[in-house]
Amino acid sequence: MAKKVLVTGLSGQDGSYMAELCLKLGHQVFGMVRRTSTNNSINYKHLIGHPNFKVVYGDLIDGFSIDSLVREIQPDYFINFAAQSFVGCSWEIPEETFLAGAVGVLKCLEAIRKNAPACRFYNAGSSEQFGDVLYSPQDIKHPFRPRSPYGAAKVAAHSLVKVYRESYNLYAIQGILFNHESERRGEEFVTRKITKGISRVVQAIQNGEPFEPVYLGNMDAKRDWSHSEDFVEGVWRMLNQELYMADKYNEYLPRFIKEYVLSSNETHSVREFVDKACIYAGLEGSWVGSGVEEKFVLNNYLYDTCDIKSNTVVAVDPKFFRPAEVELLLGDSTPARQELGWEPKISFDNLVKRMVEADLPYGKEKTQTK
Ligand code: G4F
Repeated sequence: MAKKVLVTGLSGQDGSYMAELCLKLGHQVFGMVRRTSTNNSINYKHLIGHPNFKVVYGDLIDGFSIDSLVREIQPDYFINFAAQSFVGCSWEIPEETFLAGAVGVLKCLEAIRKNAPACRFYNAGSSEQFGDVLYSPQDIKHPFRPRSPYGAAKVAAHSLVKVYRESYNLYAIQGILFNHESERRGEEFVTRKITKGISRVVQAIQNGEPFEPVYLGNMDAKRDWSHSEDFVEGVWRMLNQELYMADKYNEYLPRFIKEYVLSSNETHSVREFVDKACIYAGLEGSWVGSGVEEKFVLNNYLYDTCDIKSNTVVAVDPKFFRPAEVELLLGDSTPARQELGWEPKISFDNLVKRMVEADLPYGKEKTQTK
């Protein structure tokens, strides 16, 4: 039977992929966006006009808007992907980060409790909650040791979700999502910054023009990267546990609901991401120097043949270092795989390939190689 699904963060990668998944499953989707003066619909505009899809306006910081939406729509599912999700910026706008990431979640929970207590609520948790990790791989039992205002907001939200689940018997969960990316990723996140930056370099090479390097911060940081499309599938399974765990939990009473980690169970450094992206873009080069002097430079023949003033594709700029860094994230999503039958389908290599190919200006075939 068609269900009503309220998805926040529609303009982001997760919100738009989740809306697509729910529509494919035959449900009615209400995608929430914040009103902005600039058009931000690139990730969901292809859904406009679908008979089961409606864009609604709201803001997690505006409790009235959330309350009205839940009261009027009476959703069966409320999936919250809205947040100030850029960790790097969370030191500059800590209050907004906390208001959206923690207080906003409280507003969602209150709206559900008062207006639609049977509605199932999912809040996007983050591996940033693990922060300064104590062991690897990190599983759902790993303590929360956040290193950023963003991570701290997610930890506070996690506690609120637990309190509301246990106090009011709500189906309310916060799964822990490790890094997940896509062709729809915002350009401030390191993966998209790399693929967009490399595409700019490729375009310059194709035109025989000079180019500026892509400046990055900590290239030793390691992340467990997956594709967002795989994760929205995992989130949907977390919201429908009785369908996947029928033999073990045939009564979906909130006290039986579990929270899961979603991850690829692999970790790669930012440097490895650059390496792979350059391979898929057809750029041959090597790393030289170390620390803030480290660079990825093209092999000389490109310099000679294209009359390029600089052959540096990637360099370090300390302004991208964070006040406190999460050096290593590596997830253990075994329970989600075994109990929910979830499995990521897009490998790390495929993720990088898809992102590079989507960003390349004219395709890689025109790139000069030996
Ligand atoms: O791409 P990032 O900005 O993602 P980060 O901080 O890991 O957060 C992402 O994943 C979380 C889940 O773990 C989500 F909750 C969160 O919303 C977001 O989706 O940075 C990844 C790593 C960091 O260690 C950062 O220091 O890349 C390093 N990095 C190195 N140079 C850079 C850069 N990050 C950015 N954004 N820009 C750089 O130039």
